[in-house]
Amino acid sequence: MRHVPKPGSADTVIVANRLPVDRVEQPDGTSGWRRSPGGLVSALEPVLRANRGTWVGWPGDTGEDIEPFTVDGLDLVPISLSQQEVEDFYEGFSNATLWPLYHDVVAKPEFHREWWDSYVAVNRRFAEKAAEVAAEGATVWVHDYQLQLTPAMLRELRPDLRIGFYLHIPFPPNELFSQLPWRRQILEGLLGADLVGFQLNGAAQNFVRLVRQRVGHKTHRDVVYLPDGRTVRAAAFPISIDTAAYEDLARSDSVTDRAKEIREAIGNPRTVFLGVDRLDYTKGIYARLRAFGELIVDGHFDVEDAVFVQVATPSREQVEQYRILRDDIERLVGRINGDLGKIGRPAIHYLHASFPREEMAAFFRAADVMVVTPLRDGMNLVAKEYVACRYDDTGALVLSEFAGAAEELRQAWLINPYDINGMKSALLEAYRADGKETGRRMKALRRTVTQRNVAAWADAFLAELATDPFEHDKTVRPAQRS
Ligand code: GDG
Repeated sequence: MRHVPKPGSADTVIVANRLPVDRVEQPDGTSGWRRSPGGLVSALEPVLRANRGTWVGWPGDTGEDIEPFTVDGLDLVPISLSQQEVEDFYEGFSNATLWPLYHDVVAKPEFHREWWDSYVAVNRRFAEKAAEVAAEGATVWVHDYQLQLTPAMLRELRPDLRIGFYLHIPFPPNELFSQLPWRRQILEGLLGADLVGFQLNGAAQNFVRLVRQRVGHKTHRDVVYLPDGRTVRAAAFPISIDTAAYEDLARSDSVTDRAKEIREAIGNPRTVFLGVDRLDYTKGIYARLRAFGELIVDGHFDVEDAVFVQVATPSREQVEQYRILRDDIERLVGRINGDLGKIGRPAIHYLHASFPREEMAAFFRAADVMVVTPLRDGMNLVAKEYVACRYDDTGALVLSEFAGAAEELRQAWLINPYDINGMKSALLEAYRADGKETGRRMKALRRTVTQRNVAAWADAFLAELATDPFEHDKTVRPAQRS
């Protein structure tokens, strides 16, 4: 008989905008589900299995309501969204208001009251569903910017729960956050959690400072004291990847052969530069391709010596800013290849497509210089995946200071993505670096990525969430502070 998760029975509940599955066409024409391969899923899977866990999320389409179901032993509870909600809550408020606002306003955020109304309604639906599936005293872990109101809504319905929230993207300082007409509601929404996790310390500090300034609660270091005696802790938990899984994939014969094939297909140049990003304006793709093109124009290398492979995974194609970005980048690639390429030798190999993980690992193995230049990025897992795949300590990483990953990956060639000349110098240094230099740096990078994998990240967050809040701050208890 088909196993169906029972209401009120889950001891651990993950609440995220997307379910960790994709709909697939089966050979007989019916549709089924396949688990998506992300690191988050593999990190949380053992936790879910050990604790009668359930995942609440949107299946990614706007079909009919779907009953809870199980894939590969994971209990999944779908939330349905109407077409209008996809436009207002998801493409609108989440991706055209919050996303640009939280990423340094690198694109102009749009503020629309009907988008906000939809955000509130959908956040409430997630909270109600989580309240329904969670067992007495369960742990609920809510994820990311699409669901910042859910913690407080859930707490109101189920004060017995232990609630954690994790933000995968940056959390901006007052100067930017305060543009948001609904800034106070967002802060109060997050304060429904017992623990609010961020990628970096700076983000946690931004949050605590904003709570003090905008909501008026007392705070001390990383703890917020609410008038009802409850405390909320804000702390950094830098996310990581399943390092061993990437390394195993990279060592496999099929990936090794495929990496060789890729290099041959592009004419065995001396150096392969690689960019892998969702096609997003935060990722700094435009400036990096310009920098590469200029290095050829300046005569530092030619298309026989060096090529750039840019994988741009399609993303948020219904949002206007993303369409504009795609046109801009494709015009630039056309211009660079038109000006600098030769027959059979384009300067840039541009792929607007998404690939299986094995193919991604083959790209990482084929590349000598990985170029990660976001204008702002919560962490950037691609940088860590590249390092995980370089098991022989070869390859160079050029990394933006504005990626969260730069706080840990100090031995990369760090660059300011707004400084094209600086970026050019770093690309050239990485291109010219000898094996001793790249080996020294890569060894150190690999130590970091091996020690801090995604399982350690999930364990650290959940352990902290299970901790008595006063344990961190024994000297200053709220009673003493009033
Ligand atoms: C958000 C934050 C934070 C990409 N193309 C393909 C593919 N990918 C995979 C990469 C990587 C993931 O997607 C992208 O993760 P990033 O961290 O680089 O960036 P965002 O998507 O913006 O993620 C970010 C992250 O959340 C986690 O907290 O680090 O800062 O913005 O794993 O490999 N995977 C496959 N085919 C592709 O074509 N299979």
